[in-house]
Amino acid sequence: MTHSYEDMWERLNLDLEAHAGLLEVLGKFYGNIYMSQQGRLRGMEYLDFVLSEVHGLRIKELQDAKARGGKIVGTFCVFVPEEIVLAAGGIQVGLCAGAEIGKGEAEKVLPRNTCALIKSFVGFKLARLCPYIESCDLIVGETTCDGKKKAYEIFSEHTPVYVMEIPQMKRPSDRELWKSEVLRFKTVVEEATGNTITAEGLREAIKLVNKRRRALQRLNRLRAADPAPISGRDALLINQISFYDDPARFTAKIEELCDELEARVGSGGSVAPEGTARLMLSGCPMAVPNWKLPYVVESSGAIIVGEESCIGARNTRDLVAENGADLDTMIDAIVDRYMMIDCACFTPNTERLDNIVSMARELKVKGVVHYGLSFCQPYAIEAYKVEKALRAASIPMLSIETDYGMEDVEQLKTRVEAFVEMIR
Ligand code: BJ8
Repeated sequence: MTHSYEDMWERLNLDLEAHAGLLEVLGKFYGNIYMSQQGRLRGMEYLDFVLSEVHGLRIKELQDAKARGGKIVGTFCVFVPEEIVLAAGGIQVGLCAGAEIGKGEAEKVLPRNTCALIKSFVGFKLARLCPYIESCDLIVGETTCDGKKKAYEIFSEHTPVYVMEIPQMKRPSDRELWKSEVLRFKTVVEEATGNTITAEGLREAIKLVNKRRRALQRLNRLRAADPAPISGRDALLINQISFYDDPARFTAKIEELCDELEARVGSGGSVAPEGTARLMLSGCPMAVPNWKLPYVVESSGAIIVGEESCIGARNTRDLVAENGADLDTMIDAIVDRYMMIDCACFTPNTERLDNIVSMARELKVKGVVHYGLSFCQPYAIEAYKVEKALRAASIPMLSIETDYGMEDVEQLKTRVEAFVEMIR
């Protein structure tokens, strides 16, 4: 990233010195974890470029859009329907943060035993390090886990947050609640953007988001090939970037990358030597730049071929029906699609168990690594049921609990290596 963005960062009131430190660490981390890989697809050059410009060119694009009257909507959860934002002419960006740089600031206002993801976004705001947060015209929180729900009360002392209520169960009355929340959100987005959502606009937005999901579904299907044609690290990066890149441009680039991948699969090409253990990740989301566990796994004699996570299959599996004739039918289709999300915040959440087992079978994995962020109760508690469901399907599972710190990397490596040895 060039220094020409410094004026922009200053206008966004970032702490320039700390921000420069963040970019330096990010660059080194990326170099070690990504650029050291062998046999990467040519198509990954685009992703490398977008990541290298994560606080540069993409922020400039958002600022340019704002100058033309566009509005930026920031979110923390895949429950927020992007179709509504796009239909109103807005741009949606994911604000989930995967770095612990603002941890010190966050722990001044949050208990230490809060999950790293929550501490990260609060820390990014308090330490003035995130140009995405500072670019937002509307920030949307949601009542998923207790940690996030209560953290938004504190976060909103520093920047306004609109909170959507997410149901915790999936009965007809919960669907009603969710529909009223989607309608309430539509009104809020229309007010924020100054644009009324039309049937035509919503139809186009549904198609656009579905198109991106289809491209990522295609990527996931290609990863079922044995030997593995792409690393888990690269696939995770693609999913992470899908949350903030321009949706149409991103989709076109991922389709191109999939063409290349398809050719590689056709010729039996691979990024891992024969016999490398195929593993799947399941659990908490890995927000950019949280690449720790994939790096640990892929330097322990295994390769990741799928992510059952919100930054992965949970976000791309289901499409919104495209045949809605009018606005009401399309809203219903959005409501139904988002009610299918199998987040551990729901009770009961048996769909997730079924989805994990079928995904593990489709991807022909030898084992599953369940990933829980320390202090995340929904996923930690649900890990018991996940293991039971996988055991019934004769698929071994390793449960890992960690945060964003690097202190436990060697210890994690030892555990993953032992697991890989066992499943071999
Ligand atoms: S739909 S997974 S994006 S809530 S890791 S903050 S649950 S304590 S992120 Fe999520 Fe939406 Fe669900 Fe997906 Fe809380 Fe757990 Fe932290 Fe979490």
